[in-house]
Amino acid sequence: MDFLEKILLEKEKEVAKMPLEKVGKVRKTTSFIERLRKNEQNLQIIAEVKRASPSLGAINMEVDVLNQAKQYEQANVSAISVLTDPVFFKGNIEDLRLVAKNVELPVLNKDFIIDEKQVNRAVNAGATMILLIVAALSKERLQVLYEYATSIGLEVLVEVHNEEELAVAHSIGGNLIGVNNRNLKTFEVSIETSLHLAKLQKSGVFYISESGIKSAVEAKKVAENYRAVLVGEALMKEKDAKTAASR
Ligand code: IGP
Repeated sequence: MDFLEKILLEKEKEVAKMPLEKVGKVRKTTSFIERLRKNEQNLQIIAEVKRASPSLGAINMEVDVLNQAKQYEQANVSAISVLTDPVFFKGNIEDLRLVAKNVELPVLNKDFIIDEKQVNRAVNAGATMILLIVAALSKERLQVLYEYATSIGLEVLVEVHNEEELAVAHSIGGNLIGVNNRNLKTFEVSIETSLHLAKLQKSGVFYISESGIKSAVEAKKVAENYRAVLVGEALMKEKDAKTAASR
């Protein structure tokens, strides 16, 4: 069994126990895509709150989530991502609720979303964006969840790792696509993934490069073809997240 399969097995158990919440309204804020449109010149940052990961173990278990989010906001990032997976990433939905309540920025619910229950919970906790991972879903389920989420006013970051997945993301009409430099089956990370898939980009779609961005060196490599980078580890390990995210 690969890592993604393991994660999905646990996720099914978690979702089975999750109550079905009635969905409220999506929190009002300038949309992430709108922010990208307004800032055409510069590479934007989605800064992530990530205590731990299955590939690294503990990253920053004692993090003060609110303070971390405030520092990201002061550093002028375009959005904040909050990992809510409890088992492998030691996150939870209360982290997201706390962040969303205290920042104006768009907030991405980073999780392995396989069910509408998770989408409703994300909205009710204050998320304005969700992640849908092509490798975690059948094309049919991906399409259904994508349409459900966009219909209630969420922005959807569709995550891909190879050419086939990118073709699927395009075919469902994804307008915000994240290329994950980390292979979720093996946890190998390579910026080459973003560089390689850049050749297949379509006009009218916003592309984000995710994972393995440790410094300005990696950011510069993708800056030509990507509108934003999603950064977790490098910011979580810095004592001064504000300065790190401003770099
Ligand atoms: C952040 P990093 O290498 O900067 O910590 O990566 C983010 O891209 C990563 O957390 C991530 C992720 C995911 C986590 C990307 N896609 C899907 C869980 C599920």
